[in-house]
Amino acid sequence: MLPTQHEWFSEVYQPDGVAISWTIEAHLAHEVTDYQTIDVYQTSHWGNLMVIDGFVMLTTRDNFLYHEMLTHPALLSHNNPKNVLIIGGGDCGTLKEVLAHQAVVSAVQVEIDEQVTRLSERFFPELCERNHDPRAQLIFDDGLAHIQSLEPGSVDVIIVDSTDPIGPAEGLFGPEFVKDCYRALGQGGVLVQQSESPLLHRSLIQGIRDNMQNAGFSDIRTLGFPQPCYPSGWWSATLAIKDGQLQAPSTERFEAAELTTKYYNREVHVGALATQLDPIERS
Ligand code: AG3
Repeated sequence: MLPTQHEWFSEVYQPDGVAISWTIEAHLAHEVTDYQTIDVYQTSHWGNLMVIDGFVMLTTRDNFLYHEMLTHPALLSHNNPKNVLIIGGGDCGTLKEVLAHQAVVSAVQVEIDEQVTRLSERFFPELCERNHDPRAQLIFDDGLAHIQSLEPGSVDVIIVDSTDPIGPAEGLFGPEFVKDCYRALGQGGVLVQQSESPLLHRSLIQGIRDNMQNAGFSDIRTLGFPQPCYPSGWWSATLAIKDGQLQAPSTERFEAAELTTKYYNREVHVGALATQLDPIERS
């Protein structure tokens, strides 16, 4: 039972007049970095909550949905995902899922703000437990510059685990960045970008898809999935492949990957590929 008087943290999504709130037991951290303001709260029922510039990044209890759906469909859409690059993702939840794949030889995470990772190590240690895997490399730098420095064709999968398209992440939603990703990917390479809510950000998703199309990707799919801690509770990942078609893995391929997941499985992947965007009004 909660005491009748308690504090709440709310993420207010003004454009659609909606907010989501958690009861707060303690304010664990408040850091103003060169890039943004990061807060961590202890909630009553959702574990810890990380907030950047007032926007919710993750809670202990439900982050598996987003991290599994950003990672596994992309890696299993590639024939042999050896070299994986994560742009953003400083809390290391995506990195942890990437390293669950035995096929991965190198997983490089490029996060602009080192404090995101340092706070995650303290308050979300379960997400950082594979950070010392010899295949992992943590770089603190600008993802836009990093991608430009890569040899063409040198990466198999790029995962863009960014904040919303305002502030430091804005460029990650632009056409030039997507073209740079295309160049850095080898044949059959896969790009996946966190692409906000199908319900609230339909136009933004269309823009991401247009960027991918214009960069030359041959197949583009937006996969919807539940994510209770983000506005509307319904979120998406947009995937693009260089040469070829995006499809769910065969049963054999899925089983061979030996993933231990809480939400993602082959049937969920098939279902997510059926996400319909056309009937959703653009906003
Ligand atoms: N990435 C942030 C997704 C966008 C959330 N937006 C919002 N709450 N308005 C989360 C990083 C998790 N690794």
